[in-house]
Amino acid sequence: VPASNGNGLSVKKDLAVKNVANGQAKSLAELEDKWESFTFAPIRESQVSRAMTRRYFTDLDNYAESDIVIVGAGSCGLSTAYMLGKKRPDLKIAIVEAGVAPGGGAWLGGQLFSAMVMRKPADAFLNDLGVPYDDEGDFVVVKHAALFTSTLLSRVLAFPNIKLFNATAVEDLITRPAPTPTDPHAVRIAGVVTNWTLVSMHHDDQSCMDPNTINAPLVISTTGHDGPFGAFSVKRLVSMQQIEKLGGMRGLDMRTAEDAIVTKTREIVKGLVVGGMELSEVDGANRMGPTFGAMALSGVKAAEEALKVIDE
Ligand code: AHZ
Repeated sequence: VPASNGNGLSVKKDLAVKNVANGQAKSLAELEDKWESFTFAPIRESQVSRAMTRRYFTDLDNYAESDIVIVGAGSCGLSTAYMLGKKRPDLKIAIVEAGVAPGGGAWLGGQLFSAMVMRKPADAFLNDLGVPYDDEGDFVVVKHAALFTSTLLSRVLAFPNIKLFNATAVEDLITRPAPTPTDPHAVRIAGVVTNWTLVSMHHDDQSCMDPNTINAPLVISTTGHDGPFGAFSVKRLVSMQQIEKLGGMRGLDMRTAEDAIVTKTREIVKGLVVGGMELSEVDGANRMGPTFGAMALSGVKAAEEALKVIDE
């Protein structure tokens, strides 16, 4: 700062006050005690609109052809995205999440309690993410499920090759004929059909609200067990006669449920890998209740299975 009046300190202070009045402070320390002169940098409303919409439409354009679409951003979908983002910066990955808030059921540990339990060896996933926990021997406890989910989410969203489209529902699957010797009507999955979730919820009382699409050679579905939105892709596989029927999620058995979900995470029909609790509906597997290790490790396996298909 040029000390033109011979008093460098006061010139410096004047400049700082001027900066604070124009939104140009370079650090929070510069703001301290100068709130009387404080203003934000100038703006016109259209700049805000354009800053948002230009990026969104560029993303829609860019991700209309994706390498992988993940349906559902619950604990399994986000874990899958994290592994893919880490391993493959060359792939374009779209996540489509029906909810406004991503995270699925992983904001609380169970019955509205805060702590989240993960059985070992899912602590390896937490170590990788950098989420602290209490070690209780065969399992670990994260002090708040939201710490796990927010950390995972922030890591996933920071990958430049991953785009999260939230408040967007997958309404259908794109298919292509892929006949086999035993099934002439077999298809492979070639992408997803999307719509704003609030539109999807009004198909019964508004007519002709046609959807949009994303093409991708591989879809990973992690939409959770059956419910208002859950088990979406596997229910659709039944209605389009690609699998005969669902096994239906069975009662709670922590001991068997978690191993079954992780080890059976796989490509169910060509181009569609299913992970997390959506898989329990296909295989007739038990639920595990409030223990989340299988969701993280099913995500690790889903990423591995997806890359096998992509690199095939
Ligand atoms: O909004 C849903 C949620 O965030 C989203 N989703 C569902 N259908 C969708 C669709 N389009 C887009 N058609 C859709 N998004 O999928 C997400 C599923 O998250 P989740 O937390 O329900 O499933 P998960 O398999 O990742 O985790 C399951 C956690 C459970 S359930 C359970 C039990 O019931 O015993 N135990 C555990 C650990």
